[in-house]
Amino acid sequence: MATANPLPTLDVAEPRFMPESKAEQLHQTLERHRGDRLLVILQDFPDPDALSSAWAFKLIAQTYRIDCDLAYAGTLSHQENIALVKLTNLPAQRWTPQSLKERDWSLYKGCVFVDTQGDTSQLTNLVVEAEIPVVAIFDHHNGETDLAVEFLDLRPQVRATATILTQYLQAGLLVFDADSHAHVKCATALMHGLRSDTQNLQLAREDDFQAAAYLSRFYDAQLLGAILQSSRSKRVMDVIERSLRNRAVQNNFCVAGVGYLRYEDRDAIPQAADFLVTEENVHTALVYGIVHDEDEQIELVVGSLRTSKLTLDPDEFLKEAFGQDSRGRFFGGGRAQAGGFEIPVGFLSGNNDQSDFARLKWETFDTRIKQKLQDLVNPSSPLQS
Ligand SMILES: [Mn+2]
Repeated sequence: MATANPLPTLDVAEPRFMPESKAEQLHQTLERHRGDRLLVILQDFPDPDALSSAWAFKLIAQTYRIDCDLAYAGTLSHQENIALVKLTNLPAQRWTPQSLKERDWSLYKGCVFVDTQGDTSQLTNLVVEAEIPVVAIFDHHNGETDLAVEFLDLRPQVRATATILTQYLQAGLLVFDADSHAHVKCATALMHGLRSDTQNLQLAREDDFQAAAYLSRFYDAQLLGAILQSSRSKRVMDVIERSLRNRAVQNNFCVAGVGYLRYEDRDAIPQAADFLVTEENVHTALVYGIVHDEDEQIELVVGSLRTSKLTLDPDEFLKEAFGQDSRGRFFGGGRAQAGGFEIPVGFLSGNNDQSDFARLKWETFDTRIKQKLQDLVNPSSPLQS
């Protein structure tokens, strides 16, 4: 009888996605802040990745008797984000511009940035002014921060900040317990964050899958289903309709200006871009509008880019298209397959009751944005709507 050849032994080492020293370093940092109260700052329009990662940090910090307040200065505007916060009781607070004036900053011994390096939050300048030290930053966006920070975990190659925070759970900084309601809900939120930053795992890489595999032991699939089933408001549908009506398609780029929209509906812009990029022969969609905040009399041109073209880098594309302001800050930026931009309307803000003025203002911005995009979309002929 022939003896079967033994299976070859494969020399495959388990890949390590985070050096052990990183977990140790975070542990030391948290030890130094034992008993402190920290402010965790989210981007002004927090997404599921930011919300869930901040919550995971809060739970980790709790084991060091560190109390964290999670705050954002803008608004929650995507129906899924609202559902996420409501259904999981996610402990994030909206700090309105009025409430900022009365804040007692001295409560906080430090602050932490999650899924941002401070450039997407109005709170950053305030904590810098109040001289609150930056204890930690966890982020996966491109860029380099000029804030002095005690603990930095900045990994642009990782698809989601939720993956980064999950790695600290896996490293043992907090052991999730499947019987704890808070842990199950946080795991569900992290799963949602991870999925939404990776286009339902389509862009996920091995480390994201490993993190998702770990979360799968704890998360509540039914709860995640309920979050994802949240429906669009009529106003979001109206913005999508406007984007369809106004779109110009050229060279596989789809560009649509949607005019004015309210601050609370700002998230309709990325949702419209998500929709427009699904048209056949379109690989990249760019949607923008003027968002106005009536309380603050502030107006901003806000835009979103979505692309399925792997060779198009949204970060590079938007930086090249729109350039930077007088302080050297880029108007736009992005990550894999998605990006956004924000241009202050400044001196021209407000006075939209005067319909002629409002119309002229929109036409000016609309024309200028199309001019800026022209060379990148199709150098030989103008974009028209
Ligand atoms: Mn993210």
